[in-house]
Parts: sequence; C-alpha cells; structure tokens
Amino acid sequence: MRVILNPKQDAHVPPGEIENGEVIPCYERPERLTAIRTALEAAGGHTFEEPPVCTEDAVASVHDPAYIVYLRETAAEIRRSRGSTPKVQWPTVFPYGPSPRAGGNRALRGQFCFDTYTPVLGGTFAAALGGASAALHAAELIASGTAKQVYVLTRPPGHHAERDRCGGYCYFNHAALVAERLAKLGRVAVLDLDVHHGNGAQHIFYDRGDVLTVSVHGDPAGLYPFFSGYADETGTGAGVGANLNVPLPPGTGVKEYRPALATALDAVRRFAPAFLVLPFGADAHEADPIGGLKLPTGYFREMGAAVRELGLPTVVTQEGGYNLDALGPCVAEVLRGLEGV
Ligand code: SP5
Ligand code: ZN
Repeated sequence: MRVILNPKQDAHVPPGEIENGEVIPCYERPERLTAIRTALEAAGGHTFEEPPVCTEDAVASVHDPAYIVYLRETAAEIRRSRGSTPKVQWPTVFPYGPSPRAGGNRALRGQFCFDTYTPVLGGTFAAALGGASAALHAAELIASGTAKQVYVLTRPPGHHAERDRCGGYCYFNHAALVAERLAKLGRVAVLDLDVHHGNGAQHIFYDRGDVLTVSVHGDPAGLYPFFSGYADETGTGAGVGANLNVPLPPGTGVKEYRPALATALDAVRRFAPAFLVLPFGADAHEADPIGGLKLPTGYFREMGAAVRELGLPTVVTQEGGYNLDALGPCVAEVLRGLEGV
C-alpha cells in the first residue's frame, strides 16, 4: 500500500485531556503513529512518502476560513508568548444563543471547539496542516489514477472535525477533504469505521446528495461524541437519504458487527459511488481503552476484505485507536484485507 505520512505529526503533543473536570493522560499521542509505522514495516509491502505542503485555500474547501485563521493565529500567538500567556489553550465557555458575541480569544476558543478534549498548542496548526497535506496528496493520487488505494498515516485524527469546530482530538477533517476533492470527479461514499460516530463528515455533507456518509459506531447514547450518530439522522434537503448511521450497543463483537458492516456496505453499493473514503479507527478493538466494542485483531483483515469487495478506488485515513499494542497490528490487518493479499 502507498502510505502518505504527516511529516509534522509530532508538533502537536497535548499535555493531557480534560475528562469530567479532571486532567487525565492524553490517549491521542505521537507514539500511536510510531506503533503503526513499525507494524507496517514489519508486515512489509508498504511504501512511505511525505506530501507537498498544501495551501490554506485547499483546506478551506471544507473548513470555514475564519476557523483556519483562528487555529493559525492562536498557535502563532502561543509560540510567541512569554510569561502569563498559556502554552496550551482550552475552551472554558461555549457561546450559544441567537447572537453569541465571540469577539475575543476566550469566546473564540469555545466558538471553534465543541469539547474539552481538543486544546490548541503552539504546534497544533502545523500538525493539522501536515495532515491535511497528506490527505489532499492522497486524493490527488486517486484523482489522477496514479493509485487505486492510498493510506493516510496521520495524527491528530480528523473525523470529528466539523466545518468550523475542532473536537474529539481532531482539527482538520482529512476524510472530508478527500471526499470534497474527489466529488469534483464523481459520486463519493465516506464509510467511517472508527468506533466513534463520524460526525464531522456527516456535518459537512449533511445537505449534499453527491456525497454519501455512512458510519458504523458505538451507540452515542453511551459513547463519544454523544450528540450525534443516531439512526434517525438521515440527511436534509438534497442530502435526504445520503446519511446512514449504524449505532451498536456496548460490547458488540464480531457476530453483530459483521451484519452491521454488511448493511453499511449495501448502502454504499446502492449509492453506486465512483470513489470511497474510509476513515478507519482501530478503537473498535476489544483491548481499546475507550471504545467498548469487542473486535479481535484477526477480524480486521476480514473488515478490509469486505470493503475490498466494493472494488472502488479508496483513500483510507487514520483516525482513532488507543491501545498501542493493538493499533499497529489492526492497521496492518485491515490494509492486508483491502489489498487482498
Ligand atoms: C478520533 C477519535 O477516536 N476520537 C475520540 C475522542 C474521544 N474522546 C473522549 C475520551 C473519553 C475518555 N474517557 C475515559 C473513560 C475511560 N474508561
Ligand atoms: Zn474513535
């Protein structure tokens, strides 16, 4: 598999995350990518390359320019800061209402972020831009017909990021960037197999009939992101019927996951897309510390093989997966399945 790396991934290293008011160790760390790369090198058959840096205009194909500027300028301000300015910026208020007045930094932190897991640091923008660059390079390789399958190996992840908000460790939505680029050439399906709902792509494409968004995930009644991912969210306007959520109860294993994936794949087939984007997380693994599902490592090859049956040009984007021992083997397995080797 052709693997596109984010060369700036380690510029973003949060000191922790805030869970119910407490600072806890961060699940989303640079070691995640090291673990994946090590497993892929051990497995063999993969080539690794870095992308050219993309423009902010390219990122603005799916993100609000004001949000992009906010991330860039906040990171720059943090890097310049001496003394009292914090090196990590967390939101503390989330402006709501018909006309929230987010004029200053404190309000903007909450206007452009929807949770307490996703701080901005001095290196956050560079790392996020590196990920967007990797995703857009992958999209170009598919658009030009140069490659049939490409894997974007990046962190921080992307699938929770909405048009104008970070959240769930995500800043720029790699899967949405790829989908938007490929949608210029034909219909696109986004099939999200992270254990958490792919709320970002749902949000960005909710009123679009030319991009199908499908997500198989743990029931949001009890699992992050909590506020979306329910089965009755089916799209709006031209997008009615072009969003499918398949929520699964905690503890779901292979026996129940298999038919859920089949339902998702059927929806993709019926949509008859020209391209597939696969936001993939290894956090549905049985040993994941935050996922709650029960998939064994060996199932991930079957998962990849089932997606391969679609026969579509595919970009895989790396999303979650937080058990550092399981993560690499799961990615190696899913890519093996996708390649049919
Ligand atoms: C990309 C991705 O997978 N993002 C997931 C974001 C989830 N953030 C919430 C983490 C909640 C941690 N709760 C700790 C409870 C451990 N039992
Ligand atoms: Zn996840």
